[in-house]
Amino acid sequence: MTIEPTTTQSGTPVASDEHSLTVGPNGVTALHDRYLVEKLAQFNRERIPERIVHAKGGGAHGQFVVTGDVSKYTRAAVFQPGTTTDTLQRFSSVAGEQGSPDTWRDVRGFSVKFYTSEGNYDIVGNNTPVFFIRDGIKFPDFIHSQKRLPGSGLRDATMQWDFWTLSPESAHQVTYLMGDRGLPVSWRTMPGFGSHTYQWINAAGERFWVKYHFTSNQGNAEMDGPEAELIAGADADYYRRDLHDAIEEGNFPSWNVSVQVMPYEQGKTYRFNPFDVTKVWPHADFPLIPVGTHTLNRNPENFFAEIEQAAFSPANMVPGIAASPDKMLMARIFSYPDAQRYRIGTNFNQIPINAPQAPVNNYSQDGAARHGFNPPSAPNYAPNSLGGPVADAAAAGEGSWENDGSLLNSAATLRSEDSDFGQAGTLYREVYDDAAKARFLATITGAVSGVTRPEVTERAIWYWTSVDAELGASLRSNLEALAAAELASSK
Ligand code: HDE
Repeated sequence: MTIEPTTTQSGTPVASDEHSLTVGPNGVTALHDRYLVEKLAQFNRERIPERIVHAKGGGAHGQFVVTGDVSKYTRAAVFQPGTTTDTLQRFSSVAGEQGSPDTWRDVRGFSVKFYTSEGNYDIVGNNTPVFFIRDGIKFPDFIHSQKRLPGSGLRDATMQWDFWTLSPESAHQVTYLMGDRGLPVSWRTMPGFGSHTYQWINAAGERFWVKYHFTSNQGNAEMDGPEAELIAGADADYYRRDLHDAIEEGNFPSWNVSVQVMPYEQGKTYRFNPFDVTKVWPHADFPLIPVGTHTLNRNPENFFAEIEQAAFSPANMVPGIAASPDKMLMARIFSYPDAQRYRIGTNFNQIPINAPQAPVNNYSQDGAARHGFNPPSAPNYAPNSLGGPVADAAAAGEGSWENDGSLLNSAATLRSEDSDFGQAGTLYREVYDDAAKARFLATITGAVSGVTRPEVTERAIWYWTSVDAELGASLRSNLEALAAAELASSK
C-alpha cells in the first residue's frame, strides 16, 4: 500500500501532521504555519446551520417501483406503470436539535426524493396524515412554542399547551402525537403520509386531488413512554442505528405507496374542506389505490454529504403533479428552498445529493460555491436568438384551480362538516382500543401536569373535553388526584 503525503487543501505537501511550526521546540507559534491555520479554520466551519425543524434524522438510498396503474390520474413519468426511480429518504424528529434522542415523543418526518427522468420530485411528509395548524403564517409561532424558552433555553409545557389550546385546529394532530404514533419502535415500522392534498394532472389535462400514503411492509410498531425514556438515555441514536444496521444486514425496509383520489369538481362541494391539512379523507369515500413499492437498500457513504446536505422541498414537483389550494402547502413551497439557500447555500441544487438525474437548462449563473457552468457559447439571457432553452407550458404541465375574491387575511370558508375537534374525537374513540386509550390518558395527564399557569391547564381540560367529554373528565380527575398527592407529600 502506498501512503500518500498529507497535503494542504490546495494540494501541497505539509511538514507535520502533529506539530505546529514554532520558533524553537519551546517557542511561539508562527502565524505563517499555513497548515495549522487552514486546519483550525476549516474545523471551525465544519457545521452548517442545522435545520430549524427536523434537525435530528437519518436516511438511506432506495428505489421506487411502480406496480399499479394510475396513468389515468397523472402523466408524471415517475408514476407510469413499470417505472423504476432512484430515491433518497430521510426520517427525522420535528422539535429536537441534532443531538436529541430519537425516542423523545414527537411527530416523525418522512421525506422522499425521487430522482425522476423529469427532474426531482419530493414528497416531504410525516408519519401522521395531518398537521397542527392550517395556515403557514402560524408556523414560526408553533415551532417557538414547541422548542425552547428564549430566557432559560428550556422546553416548557406551559407554552406548548398555551399555543395548542389557543389553536384548536391542532387537536387532531395532538391526538396522534400523544397517542402511540408519537413513539414508533423504529423508522422502519411507521407509516408515511404526504399529508397535504396535491393535484394530479393526466395526459388529457384532467385534474384530480390526491393524498399519498406509505404503508410499512414491516408493520406498524410502537413503544410505550417508559421504554422510550429508557432508550433515550441509553442510545440517543436508536432509530438511526436501527435503520443503518438493518440495511447493512441486507434487511431492506419497504413501504407500499398508494393514493386516495378525489375528482377535481368534488373538491368544491365535499362536506369538509379537502385542502385542510388538519383533516383526513375517509377511506370509505376515497379508498386507497395502489401505486408502487418504495424500498431502502443502500446506506449513505458519507452522512454529511448525503443526509445533512440533502434538501427536500415540496416545491420540487414534476409535470403531472401540482399544488392545491392548501395554505400550508403554498407557504411551504416558499419556505423550503429559502431555508436551503440559507443552510446550504445558493447553489444547493448543484450539490451531488440534490442534483437531478434529468438535465438542468436555465439562465441562472454564478453565486457562492457554484461549480457547474454553461458552455461559453450558451446565452445567459432569455429570450435569445441563439438556440438557448425555451420555457414550454405544455411540457411543464402545471396545475391550476379557480380563484376569486379580493385580497384579505381570513380563515377559509367553513363547510358543513368543518370542525376542529370532530376527527380528533373519532380517532380517539374509534381507532384507539381500550389499552391505547389508557396510555393516551396517562400521556396527556403527564404532559398537562407540567403546565404552571392554571388558566392554561383549564383550557387544556376544555380542549380534551371538546375532543371527548369523558376523556376531559378523566383528565380533570387525574390532574386533581396528582395535585392532591403532591400537596400531601409536601406536608
Ligand atoms: Fe416542514 N420544514 N414546514 N413540514 N418539514 C422543514 O425545511 C415548514 C410541515 C417536514 O428531511 C424545513 O429544509 C413550514 C408540514 C419534514 O430534510 C423548513 C411549514 C410537514 C422536514 C420547514 C411546515 C412538514 C421539514 C427545515 C408550515 C408534513 C424535514 C429545513 C407551512 C406534511 C425535511 C428545511 C428533511 C423541514 C418549514 C409544515 C414536514 C424550515 C413553513 C405540514 C419531513 O423549511
